[in-house]
Amino acid sequence: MTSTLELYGHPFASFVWKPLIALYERNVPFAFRMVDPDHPDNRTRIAALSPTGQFPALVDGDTEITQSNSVIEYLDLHRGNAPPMIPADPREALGARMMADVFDDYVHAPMQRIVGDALRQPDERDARGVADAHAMLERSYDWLNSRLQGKDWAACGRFTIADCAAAPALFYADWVHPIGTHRGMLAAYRARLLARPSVARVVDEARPYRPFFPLGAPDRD
Ligand SMILES: N[C@@H](CCC(=O)N[C@@H](CS)C(=O)NCC(=O)O)C(=O)O
Repeated sequence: MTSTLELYGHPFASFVWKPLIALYERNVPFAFRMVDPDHPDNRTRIAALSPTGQFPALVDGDTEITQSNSVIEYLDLHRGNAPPMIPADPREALGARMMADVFDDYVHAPMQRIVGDALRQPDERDARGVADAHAMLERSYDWLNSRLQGKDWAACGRFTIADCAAAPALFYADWVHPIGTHRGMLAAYRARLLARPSVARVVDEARPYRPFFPLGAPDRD
């Protein structure tokens, strides 16, 4: 008998969107374990599952997986007839992983830094760190805008782990540092991601939590 997959996280948490998108893309059944003050048992569990207590984490019987990209990779083992998020061809897989890293490190991370700073007390804020994060987003947006020329998806000509990484990163990054209409390729790619049913679903599931966004959620997706 196979065990129920359990995903620990919060619907508003950007890194949790990545495996959620993969789960919805591949129609893999799972139980969502909400990590919030109303679920102290789940908080205790995630504290043990993840090195820093951060989410997501996946539990499959005795197997415990942390780190969003590893969770997505693990999910490829389920629903064998659905297209994997990591392409089977090693060269394609490398390209998809590389672009996932680009979105994680150069879009998601600076976005998190800006949001994290806004959650601090005024006397604990790091103006230089925030300025550096905005500068990193500028450079990354330009690079991505040129890289995405003539492409529907970030790698391999189809939806992969790279797009799972891109969706939350670009969704929230555009809120803190607008992509702008002058970066047409990147803006169109973000819109394409948001039109994808798996991504639209995570955006909708997170909608009730928008009042918690420390910089004020804009009145748009
Ligand atoms: N490298 C991790 C990053 C995880 C991460 O930053 N998670 C955030 C949510 S988006 C978190 O748990 N924040 C709550 C906290 O730090 O207490 C991954 O890829 O899963």
